[in-house]
Order: sequence, then C-alpha cells, then structure tokens
Amino acid sequence: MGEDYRPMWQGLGLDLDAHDALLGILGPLYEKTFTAQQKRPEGMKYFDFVMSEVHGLRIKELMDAKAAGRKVFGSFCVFVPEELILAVDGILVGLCAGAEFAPDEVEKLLPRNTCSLIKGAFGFALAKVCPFLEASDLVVGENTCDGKKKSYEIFRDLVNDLYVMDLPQMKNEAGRDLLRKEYRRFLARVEEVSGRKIEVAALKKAIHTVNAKRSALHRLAKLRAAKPVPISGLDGLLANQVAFYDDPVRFTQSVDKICDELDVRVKRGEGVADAGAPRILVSGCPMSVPNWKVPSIVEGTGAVIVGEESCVGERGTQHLTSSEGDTADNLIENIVERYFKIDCAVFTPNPSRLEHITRMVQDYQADGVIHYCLQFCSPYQIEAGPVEHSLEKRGIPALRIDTDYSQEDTGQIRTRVEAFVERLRS
Ligand code: BJ8
Repeated sequence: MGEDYRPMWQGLGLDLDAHDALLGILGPLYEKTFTAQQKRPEGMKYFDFVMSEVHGLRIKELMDAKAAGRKVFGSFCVFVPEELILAVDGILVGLCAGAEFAPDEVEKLLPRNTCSLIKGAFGFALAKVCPFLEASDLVVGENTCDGKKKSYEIFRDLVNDLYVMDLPQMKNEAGRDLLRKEYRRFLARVEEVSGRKIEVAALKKAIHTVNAKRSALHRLAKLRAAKPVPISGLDGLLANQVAFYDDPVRFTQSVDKICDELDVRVKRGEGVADAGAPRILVSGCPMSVPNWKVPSIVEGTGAVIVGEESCVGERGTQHLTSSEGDTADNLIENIVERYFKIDCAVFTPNPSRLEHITRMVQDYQADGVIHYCLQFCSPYQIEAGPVEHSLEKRGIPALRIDTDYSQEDTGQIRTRVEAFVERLRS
C-alpha cells in the first residue's frame, strides 16, 4: 500500500497494532498462495492489486462515498439482495472473516464448538481489525443456521447498527411468502438508512448491474471446463472472493478482461496444469478471505480445482434476476424468485443442491468432489453424508474434509488429499 492509510484506520476505530499484525500475516500468505503460482493469467494482476489495497484504497473509496452521502451495508450471507441496496445508491460489502483472530476473547462470548466462520467474524469485530465492518452504516444478519441466528444476539453489541433478516427453512409457499415479507421489511430499512425511496428505473439498473457481475463469473466458470484448465482453482476462488468487496461495475470489467485472455489460452490449448491433472470440484461451506488452506493443499498435489459449489462460488451466483416488469412490485417479486432458488443447506429438504453438484461435475469435467465443511457446521456436515454416498453411487469419487481455520491439521489433510488424488489418477 503506497498511501498512508493509518489516519483513516484510526478514524474508523481500528486497533492499529492488531491491524498491523493482521496485514503482516496476510501479505506473505498471499504471496505464497497466489503470486508464487506458475502460468497465472496477466489479468490476475488486477486482483493482486485489489487484494493489496483491500484495506486501503477500497476503504478510502467507501469513505469517500460515505462523505458524498452514500451508505455502506455489510453482510454475511448471499441471501442479502444487493439489487435492493444498489437501487438506493448504497454499497454492499461482504463481512465474513476467513481467519481466526483473538480466539480467547471470542470464546468468552461464544462456545468453543462454534464454526470458524462465526468465530472469525467475532474475532475481527472484537479485535477491531476489519475496516469493512467499521465502515458499515448497517450490518445485515440473517436467520440461517442456528449458530448465526443466536450469535447475532451477542454480535449486536459489537457493531454500529445490526439488522437481522428472518429467512425461510423450507421451499414451499409459506417459505416464499416469508422471504417476500422479509425482503419488503428489509427494503423499508434500506430506504430509511439511505434516505431514498426505491424507483423502478434505479431498481432495473441495479438488477442489470448485479446480473452483469454474475454473468461475468458464469463466463469465468465455463472457461474452467476446458481441458487443460486455463486458470487455477485458487485464482478462480479469488475472483469469487473479490466479488464481495469490489465495486460491481469495475469488477465485472476486470473479470471479462481475464475471460478474454482465458479464451485465447483455451483456443491455444494452454493450461495452468497438465491436461491429465486430476480435476476436482469443491463443494460445501463458503471460503472467505483469507481461507485458502484446503485449495492450496489440493493444488499443491498437482490436482486442479475446476469449480466451487459454494456461496463463494456458483451456489451464490448461479441464478440471474429477471428485469421483466414495469413496477417495483414486479421487480421485487423477481428478486424473491431468484433468491428463493439458493440451495443453502439450512433448507430442509434440499435436493437441488445435490442436483447442482452433480451437474457441476459433468459441466466442468470433474474427476472427483471434495466436500469441505467447517467443524460444527451442522447443516453442511449433515448434508455431507448423503452427498458423498450419492456421488459414490454414481461412480463419482468423493472425499469429505471437516476442518477449521487453524493450521494444525494441514499435514493430515494433505495426506488424505494426496491419497484421494492418487485414486483419481488410477
Ligand atoms: S446461503 S451457506 S452464506 S448461510 S459455516 S455460519 S452455515 S455453521 S455460512 Fe452461508 Fe448464507 Fe447459507 Fe450461503 Fe452457519 Fe455453517 Fe458456520 Fe455458515
């Protein structure tokens, strides 16, 4: 980071020493994980720049936008509809923390057997190291899993302002009605925070902006179906992670630029790994920055990840929102329709997730699936068994990995992944 952002961080209330410690870990980890990779597309330099400035220039942009009257909304879940926020000229940023921080302080508030994602969010808030959280005018929580639902009762005291959205658990008419009512209640709050009323033209434009972002990610995903694959799984994941932080229009242009470059690679038959490298689909809990442990291990074995069935990946982006309709009611209904399709494991039953995993295996020519779970995440851990059995029954090798944000199990995971990759090679 070129500019001195310390006064800005101080103004946001960050603990500068703790924040320095975080950046001190992140920089080298990023270099080891990403910049050290071979045959990276040139276009990834944009993402390297974004990541190097994620707490600097991007936060300055947010602060400049706030000074100009725009509001920042922070969220932990892909059920928070970006379209509604953009339509009132707001900015949505992802807040999930992909690293452990201040664990002793966290465990004074949460049981030890809480998933790392929730603990990470608490750690970043307690240690005052997340400028996105501090810059948020409204933090939006959601009643998805029990861990999140109950922890928001405590998290409320750690943030400027917390709003909690209720969400359905079943895909039936009652569930759809609840989502509709909750999105309308949320819209009222978004309008209140932003001081603007939603207008049809602005909502349509917001739908187009978010659709364009998702379409660019779809284009990137499709290119990963090529043999040999033109981009690493780590870089594919990174693009999906950056989607939660970056300006959506600039992000879309940057992903499209990479895709142009990858198109050329695919035409020339150039890949980041050998054409014979085992191809793996990762499915399960979301991986937020800097949670790169399992993909690093997998690609370190010579295998390549060709897709993510995850909310930081295709589960979060797979559907577009229709912009058909002439009234705000029509468009809100389209938004309800689109988000109601998300097949998070908090839904019961949740058959479309398994269908999606199977489809992705075919679409991306995957040789096997790694089901990734955070420990103590009941929804995904319980779905892992049926997913694994169903895949194996169809002749698709599957490996279940349950882990957390620590590095203690790295050796053990590597041994299991190596054995799985050997199985895929044979
Ligand atoms: S739509 S996956 S982003 S809820 S890992 S906190 S589920 S115990 S993150 Fe998620 Fe929305 Fe669903 Fe997607 Fe709970 Fe599990 Fe922890 Fe989790």
